[in-house]
Amino acid sequence: VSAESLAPASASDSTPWTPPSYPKTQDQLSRLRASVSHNFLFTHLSDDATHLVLSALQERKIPVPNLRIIVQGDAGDYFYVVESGNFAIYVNPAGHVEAGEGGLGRKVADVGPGGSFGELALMYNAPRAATVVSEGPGVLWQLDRGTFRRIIMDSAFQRRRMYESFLTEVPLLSSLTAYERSKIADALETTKYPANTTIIREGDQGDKFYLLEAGEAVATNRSSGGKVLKEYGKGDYFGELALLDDRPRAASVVAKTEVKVATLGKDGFTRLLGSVEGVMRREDPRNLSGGLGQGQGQGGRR
Ligand code: 1OR
Repeated sequence: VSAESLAPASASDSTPWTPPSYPKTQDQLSRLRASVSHNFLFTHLSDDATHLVLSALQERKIPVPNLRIIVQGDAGDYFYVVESGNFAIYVNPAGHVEAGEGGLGRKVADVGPGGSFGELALMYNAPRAATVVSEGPGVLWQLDRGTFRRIIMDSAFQRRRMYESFLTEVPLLSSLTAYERSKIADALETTKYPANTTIIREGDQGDKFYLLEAGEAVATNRSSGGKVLKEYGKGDYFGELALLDDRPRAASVVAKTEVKVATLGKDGFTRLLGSVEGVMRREDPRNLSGGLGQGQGQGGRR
């Protein structure tokens, strides 16, 4: 199921509803906070909504490997956040695992701590699109369908929708599936900068990765004496080097016009862009032109 091909099921439902509330120990609460603080579906909630969701989440200990948490083709009941352990995602093209040939199907992804799964069936009122199996012991936090739909879904849809077309136009992300791009959309933040603002300062510590949504920006550094090393336009990316190698910013990036960027924090960068790390390393501006100082790089453009 492509997240892009289906219309969202309406979340508005007038039936009265009380969210479930599971009391938690201090230990559970602090583990839970740590787990969801890394999950982008939660970071945009108001304090009230966060409180409600934390209270509705239920701990689920997974003692052994090979437990089926979700079975492809089933109806969706819960959304899951991973506190610990790893979970494998399998897709069987036949649709339902029990009905189809080929068992679980093909392994398409792995989800680890801080990740989540099981949102598609709840968002789209669709059968489970994949089977999810534990790869060892672990701990999950599960959120019921009602709370997920009423509290979390709207903002997740909006973000996915908002970034959908832009992300398909980013060359760096062209090898990803629509589903992987929608996960990135969940994690992006938009920021605007007026012309001539410094977006990244050379020598600073790096904590964000940038995709240029609109406008133009340029990279310069001290050794270039203010010469423009690289120009960025829509769909280009920057800010990756400091994150890839844990080094200070190698150049400053300054807005030439008014600029709109979508940023991804270090966490999301590591979790969601692992499969395009090779592309970013190949396109490292310092390799392309014998160092940033030469200024021939084409950034994310091809
Ligand atoms: P769900 O509610 O359908 C299974 O239950 C979950 O597996 C699903 O939500 C997603 O959270 C998760 N295709 C479908 N579901 C996936 C995929 C996926 N990856 C994770 N899930 N693909 C893999 C993309 C890397 C597409 C394969 C063609």
